[in-house]
Amino acid sequence: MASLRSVLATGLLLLSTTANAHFELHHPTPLTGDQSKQATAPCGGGNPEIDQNTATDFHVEGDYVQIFNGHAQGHWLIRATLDPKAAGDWEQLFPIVQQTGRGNFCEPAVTAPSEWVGKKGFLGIGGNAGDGILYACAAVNFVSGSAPSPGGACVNGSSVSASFQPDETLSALVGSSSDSGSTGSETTAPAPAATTSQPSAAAPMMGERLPFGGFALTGVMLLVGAALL
Ligand SMILES: *[C@@H]1O[C@H](CO)[C@@H](O)[C@H](O)[C@H]1NC(C)=O
Ligand SMILES: [Cu+2]
Repeated sequence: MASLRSVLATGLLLLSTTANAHFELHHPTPLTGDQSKQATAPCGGGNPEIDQNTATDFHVEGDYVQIFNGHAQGHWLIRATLDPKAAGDWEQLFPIVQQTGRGNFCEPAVTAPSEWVGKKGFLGIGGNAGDGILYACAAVNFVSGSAPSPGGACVNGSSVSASFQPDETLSALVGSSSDSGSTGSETTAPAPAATTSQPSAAAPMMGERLPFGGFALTGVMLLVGAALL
């Protein structure tokens, strides 16, 4: 029967996508570099040299950030800096958000300080999905206005939901004072249409169980495939 072969293929695909990446930044375009070094600050193996990367336009009145999470759960910090080596001065652009459910996650309207228009910088993601802080960055040109609708480029996975959740480890990656008046108040984010409020105590365990869930599912599929023979 052809089914065993396709079941095997599906199982292998599941295993490989589970093992590949903790998370991936899909938009803005991530830095070139060694994407396997995701635990390396500040940019997870990406080369943090502003002149050695192609910058993507990022609209300060709202642009989208598309992430793919390989874990069942994760907290995201979206930050940015004008430092040409991404060495510091990080500002938080969006409240820390907790994604539940593996797959695509997109925030369609992330804003940046309006005085950054015309400058280059880095947009950085700090991720915490239960296995240490992970990083990714994009080189960006801050431009005025808001982005045209990204349409199908900005999507949430069908099983993904999100809610605002504090994460002190991630908060430590941005300027110490959130009330320092010196930088604008425009980082206040729109309230997300949070669909569910998960008990946060259960979330880290979900993250850690995911790989085993993948293996178990693969095992079940193999059994089903064998039974069909
Ligand atoms: C994805 O989910 C988040 C959290 O609920 C929400 O803020 C965002 O608008 C969603 N993205 C899209 C493209 O619908
Ligand atoms: Cu991971």
